Amino acid sequence: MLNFYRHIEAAVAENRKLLAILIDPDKFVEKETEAFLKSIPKTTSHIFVGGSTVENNQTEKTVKAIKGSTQLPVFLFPGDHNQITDEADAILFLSLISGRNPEYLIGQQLKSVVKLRNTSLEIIPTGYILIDGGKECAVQRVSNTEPIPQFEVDTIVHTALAGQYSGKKLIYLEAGSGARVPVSEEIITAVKKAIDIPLIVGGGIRTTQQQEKAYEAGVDILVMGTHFEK
Ligand code: 1GP
Repeated sequence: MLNFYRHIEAAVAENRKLLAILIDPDKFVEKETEAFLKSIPKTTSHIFVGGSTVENNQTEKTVKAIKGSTQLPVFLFPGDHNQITDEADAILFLSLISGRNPEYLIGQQLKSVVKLRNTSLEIIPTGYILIDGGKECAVQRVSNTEPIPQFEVDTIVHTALAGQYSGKKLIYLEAGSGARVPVSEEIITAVKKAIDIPLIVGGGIRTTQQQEKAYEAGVDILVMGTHFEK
């Protein structure tokens, strides 16, 4: 049963925009959990936890601290299989479908199976598409894959559709953490128009104006990380 996913679908059906705040466990200080939760917008609907490289056990500690202080659903957004912990509610089971590195298309997924086959985590298949955010980002470095240039709108739309046709339940357009240029409204609108599954967008969103524009363009779940880091 995909309960957390159903909630997302219901929100999309009612045109309720969702906001996920992303925590990088390596930069999170557990004793500041309460202060952190107070600092994020009241409209936050999800907490995502993950990073491109995270020290072992740090994800679990972070998720436990967050779960102990909020009712918000906590989704894993793992950079690799070591970041999987049953303490969260759900996992974005990512495939980096913009890249051609088998390790991030199926390798890490295979390594996750031992942990996931008996998990209580809700597993949400997610097509992850890396788009050029104007500077080299951690995903690009770690996965050794090139982002799709923003002007290649058709390629991005086709990649999203290939994800949907492969059974992904979500499409995530990623400009990279701390991107100089967020995913353009043109891309968001074109992808949203083409796909029938919910659309997540993140990377480089800092201002309310950028948030509003992204929502207007068609984002269902907006992800913000760096802006709320200390
Ligand atoms: C990164 O999409 C997320 O994976 C969020 O990016 O840190 O730039 O908000 P920012």
